[in-house]
Amino acid sequence: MLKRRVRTVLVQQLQYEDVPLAKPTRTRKAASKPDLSQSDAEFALRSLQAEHEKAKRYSASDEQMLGFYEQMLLIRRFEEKAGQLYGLGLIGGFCHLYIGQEAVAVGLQSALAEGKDSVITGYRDHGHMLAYGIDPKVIMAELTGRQAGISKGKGGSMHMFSTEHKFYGGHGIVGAQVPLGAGLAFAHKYRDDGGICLAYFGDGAANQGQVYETFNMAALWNLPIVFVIENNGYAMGTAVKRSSAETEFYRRGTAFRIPGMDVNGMDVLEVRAAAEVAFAHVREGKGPVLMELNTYRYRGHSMSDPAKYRSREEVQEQRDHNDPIERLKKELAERGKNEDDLKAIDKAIRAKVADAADFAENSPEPDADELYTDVLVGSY
Ligand SMILES: Cc1ncc(C[n+]2csc(CCOP(=O)(O)OP(=O)(O)O)c2C)c(N)n1
Repeated sequence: MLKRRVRTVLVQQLQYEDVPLAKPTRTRKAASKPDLSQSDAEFALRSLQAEHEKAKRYSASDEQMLGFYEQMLLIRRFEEKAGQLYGLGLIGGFCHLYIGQEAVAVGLQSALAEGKDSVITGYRDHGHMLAYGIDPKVIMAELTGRQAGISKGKGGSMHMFSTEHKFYGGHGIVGAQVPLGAGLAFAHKYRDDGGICLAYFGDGAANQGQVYETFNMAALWNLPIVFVIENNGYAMGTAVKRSSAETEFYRRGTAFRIPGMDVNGMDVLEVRAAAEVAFAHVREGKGPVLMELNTYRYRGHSMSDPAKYRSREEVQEQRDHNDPIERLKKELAERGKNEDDLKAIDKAIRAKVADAADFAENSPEPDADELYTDVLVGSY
């Protein structure tokens, strides 16, 4: 028993260092002296990270940089406004803000083929919809439970869909989107439509059993799926190190032969560069990829969380030194964008968000009859 434990630790160490490792055999000799000869299969598990390390940041044109900046700022201002409307009682139920995590959705989704690829996520979903260019008005109307909302006001903050954009929610059950994402990927493969699925989930969800059942099936069936763990450091009030035996989440697919990538989710250019590598791999029919996006949420888990499990200083440190929007703003300034232009962009985005809020407030609530629609599918 002890010997087996020693061997397991040895194997783990070898896998995590950059040593190619051959498939273990059961003989004692091999156990005490693992074969270190180069193995293509083992190398493949690390090849995407190696590829990512070669060119960590995407070389964006000025126009693309500005586009990323505007999208991230739109998410930030939208979420700030949603927070205000919640405080005024105009948004009810649960509401999870994406402030701090903007670079993840913007960097990844900018590399997708909209309308061909599919996206699925959890309840912290406003940013993912905005990153897909969905109109802020219909998202805000959904948050406020109005007829004009993207799910006719019946889904609310956590359950928003746009089949037109192949955006499949918005799920309140932690981790549920992971097997559903594998289903979407299966459909891409079955229909041979060339699409891939991007399935987001959190560090907390990453400890669920259904995630690993999905990894197994996705790898076994070579599904076109990118699993994205948005590691924002906390699952509600529980810090990653208190809940997770393995905190390097990108390694969690190794047992299923799913290559992992470790990405700075606070840098939109790094996220985009990593997306290029991961998506190309999946599109080439080489099976699933697991990406860990290291990020941070500035607000509480949801609007009702006073976030007493962490210090103000910790949050301030991230805001001051790691903010994805400030990082890009600085780079835009270095490329010659002047302060006034950037201020004008912010002003225009604030106006757009204010319009969305007005639209939402002035839209009627759904008719009572709507209670009976969209409950069962007619045909499929
Ligand atoms: C199956 C299930 N268990 C528990 C909950 C309650 N719950 C809601 S969010 C959450 C934490 C999830 O954290 P994480 O996956 O890290 O995502 P994050 O909120 O950080 O984006 C929990 C336990 C739930 N909604 N569903």
